[in-house]
Amino acid sequence: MADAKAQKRQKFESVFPILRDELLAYLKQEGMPEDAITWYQRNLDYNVPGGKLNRGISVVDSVEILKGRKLTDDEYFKAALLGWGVELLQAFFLVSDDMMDQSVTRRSQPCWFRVEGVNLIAINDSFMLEGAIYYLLKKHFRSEPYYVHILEAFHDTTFQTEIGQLIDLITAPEDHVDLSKFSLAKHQKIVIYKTAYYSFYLPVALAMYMSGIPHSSTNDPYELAQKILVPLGEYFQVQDDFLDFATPPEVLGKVGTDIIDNKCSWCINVALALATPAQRKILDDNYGLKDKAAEARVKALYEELGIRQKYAEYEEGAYKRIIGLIETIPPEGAEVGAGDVRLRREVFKVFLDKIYKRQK
Ligand code: GPP
Ligand code: MG
Ligand code: MG
Ligand code: MG
Repeated sequence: MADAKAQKRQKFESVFPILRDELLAYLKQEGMPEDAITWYQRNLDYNVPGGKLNRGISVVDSVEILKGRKLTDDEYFKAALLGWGVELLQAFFLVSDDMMDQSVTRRSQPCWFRVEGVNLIAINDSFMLEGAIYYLLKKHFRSEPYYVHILEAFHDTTFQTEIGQLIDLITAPEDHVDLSKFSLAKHQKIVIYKTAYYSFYLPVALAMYMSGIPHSSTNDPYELAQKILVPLGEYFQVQDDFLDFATPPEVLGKVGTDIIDNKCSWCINVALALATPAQRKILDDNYGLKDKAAEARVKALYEELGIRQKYAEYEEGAYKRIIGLIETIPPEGAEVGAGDVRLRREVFKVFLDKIYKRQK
């Protein structure tokens, strides 16, 4: 089982160097200087392939499930390319998010902007990770009937993520801590926009387009998919917030910065709801300070308030709720006819199982 998973990952990873070399060949063909080509290669190698690859591999998994058979070599390459498109988008977001959050490590290595000699060039590097997506899509998908749909899917979810990032950032001003501005409703808005659309809806929507699932004016399958994937993404970002507090950096691969950064995280919102006036004062006095001792006091209070137990309860509830949503899709065997490509429960179950009880 574990072996099959490792093999699947390896096969997906083996596509990356091909795409990277196509991007580098483009710079060469344009007569770019050698140091620019080397820089771009280092940017791509450092920031794109080293993560969990859940989003990217989900595109391939979903195309296989929707088509209901093993993919041909050409189909596999195309599905993997779309998957790497999502990973490139993720890399673009993470390189810039780490600058905005002033993070220290990412995927167990220093954040790219902290690497010697990079600094603010990382802003342009993040743009070039985004640019790579559209170069590759144009090169490989331009003649496909669904080309405009996948372009729109990337563009729409990018804009949604940027809107989410905006509310994440302005709800967490560096110089002014006001916990009364936080709420779980605001948190929900932030996480759906900054994470759920690009991490969950996008991979599945891409797979659906590639599999030839049409839009419909009544019961649009893309809307149905979104109704399940947005709550799934919300659950994933609540996990991200919880792990930021609860998981040691050696396991998580990054140092949590949410308390120091004054973030409207799931944890602080739950803590605010549970705190007595005396505990509330500890939060008001210590949250959002660039001070390790203050951060430790907030963490100690989270423990005292039982945030771990609250999270375990949340996770069970979220899991059950999402299973319920998945069951609104007609079960297998209800196909209209042979060769009918339709939405399948398994697409969502596989995605849910990848993140349920994750530790990093
Ligand atoms: C994750 O939030 C959100 C993003 C990666 C979206 C960033 C969007 C941009 C437009 C740059 P996070 O800061 O909690 O992630 P992490 O904990 O991994 O730093
Ligand atoms: Mg952030
Ligand atoms: Mg961050
Ligand atoms: Mg986080």
